[in-house]
Amino acid sequence: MSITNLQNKIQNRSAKIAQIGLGYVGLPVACMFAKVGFETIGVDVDQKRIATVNAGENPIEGIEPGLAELIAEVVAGGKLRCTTDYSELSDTDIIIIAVQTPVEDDTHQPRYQHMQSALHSLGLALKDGALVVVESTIAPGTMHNVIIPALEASSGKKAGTGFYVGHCPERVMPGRLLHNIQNMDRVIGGFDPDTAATMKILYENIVNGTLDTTDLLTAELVKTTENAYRDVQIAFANEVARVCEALGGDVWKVRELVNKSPGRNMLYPGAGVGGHCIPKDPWLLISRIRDEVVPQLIPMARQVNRSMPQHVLQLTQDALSEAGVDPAKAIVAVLGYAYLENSDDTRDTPSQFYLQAAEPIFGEIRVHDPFVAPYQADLDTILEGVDVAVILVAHDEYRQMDWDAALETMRTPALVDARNVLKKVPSRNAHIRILGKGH
Ligand code: SAJ
Repeated sequence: MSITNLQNKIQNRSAKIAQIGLGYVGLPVACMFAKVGFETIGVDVDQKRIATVNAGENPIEGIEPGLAELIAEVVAGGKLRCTTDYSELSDTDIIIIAVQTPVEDDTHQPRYQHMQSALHSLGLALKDGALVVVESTIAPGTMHNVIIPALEASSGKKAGTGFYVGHCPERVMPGRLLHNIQNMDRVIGGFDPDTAATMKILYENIVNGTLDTTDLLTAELVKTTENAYRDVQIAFANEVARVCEALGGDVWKVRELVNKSPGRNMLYPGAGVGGHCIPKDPWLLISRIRDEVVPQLIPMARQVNRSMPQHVLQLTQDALSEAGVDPAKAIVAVLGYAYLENSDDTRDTPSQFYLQAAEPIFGEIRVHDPFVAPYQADLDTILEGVDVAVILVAHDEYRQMDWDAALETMRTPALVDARNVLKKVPSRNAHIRILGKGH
């Protein structure tokens, strides 16, 4: 099929779309194309997920406004159906791939097993002249060095003639999946300008934001850079927090006044950096660099952010020591297990690193989180009789807590606030440590 024919099929919405990967990125995209009238097939390896969606139900955790209703609508309307069988893709004109792209814990090198498997299965069914769009976040150079060779090998077709290929990196945020897809600007990387133009025609169906067309490498660089940028920004805030602690300053006040200076936008220090994007994407950005340049700032920012859970543990030990409590006998309440405030998402949560380091040190550790299933016990009960409460996540419940009263119920009145949750420092003589604030 010529690219003009493909463009026409997109414009009259007769093009058939497949969405490979039905997670928090892929499922909303599939639903939105189905919503505007494209016959859409969802593909995933997870049988349970397939069955859930085919039943018109939402498998995505957390609060996602509008998603459950949209799934029910497009499934009932017959516009979205899901399968594990790739052979059903032999008649699809557009295939969007949104499978996970993790990095190895030790080497930080990307693991593309999920992607390779999807590409192989897709290639075997790939229709002549189909458009393949990768939405997963990938290391710069991956389209040309991994994705296209894999598709050419398994399909026997050549990119640019036998099939078309592009990269449109996702920009989703948990809790705002549909809103983000509809309203955020997107980068459209095409194998060639005609492909980029075709992708733009496609995405205009569901994206109201600006669609910036470019080449494959630029699209890969933009996505990984925007998250590496955020990681460096957070690391800067964390380092200034440590400086303020050492000098007796208050980083929260310093940040507020610094940001009154034009062109400054200092982010927040905290107990660490979690989630599915920020801890991973900086490593993707630099993963294919060999000897040409030795990145320093990006790895160092990762190191600073990864050290914050340990620093909060040190603050905990300082508070207990000041209170004269033997850590080995201390009962510690760890407040917050999600990676983000008011979310149930625990991917790569900094709290796991705090707990791993704290486990061998304290007598008893109680974990609380209002959003995360195993930890939703009553907060007052959790706090009764503990020697220190450690706030790792800025959940609203902790912001709204009456900490003066809570400290009264504790065996030792000690509190560590790693997210500047406290509206005011508790009045009674308690043993308080606030991240970024000298005491
Ligand atoms: N964090 C800080 N200080 C900050 C901001 C975040 O310590 O000032 C921590 C959070 O506690 C969390 C982690 O960093 O553990 C990540 O937080 P995040 O606000 O960056 O949220 P994410 O992980 O959902 O990031 C996503 C990203 N979106 C995409 O990749 C499409 C990121 O690019 C967005 O900037 C971010 O959402 C956003 O702005 O909400």
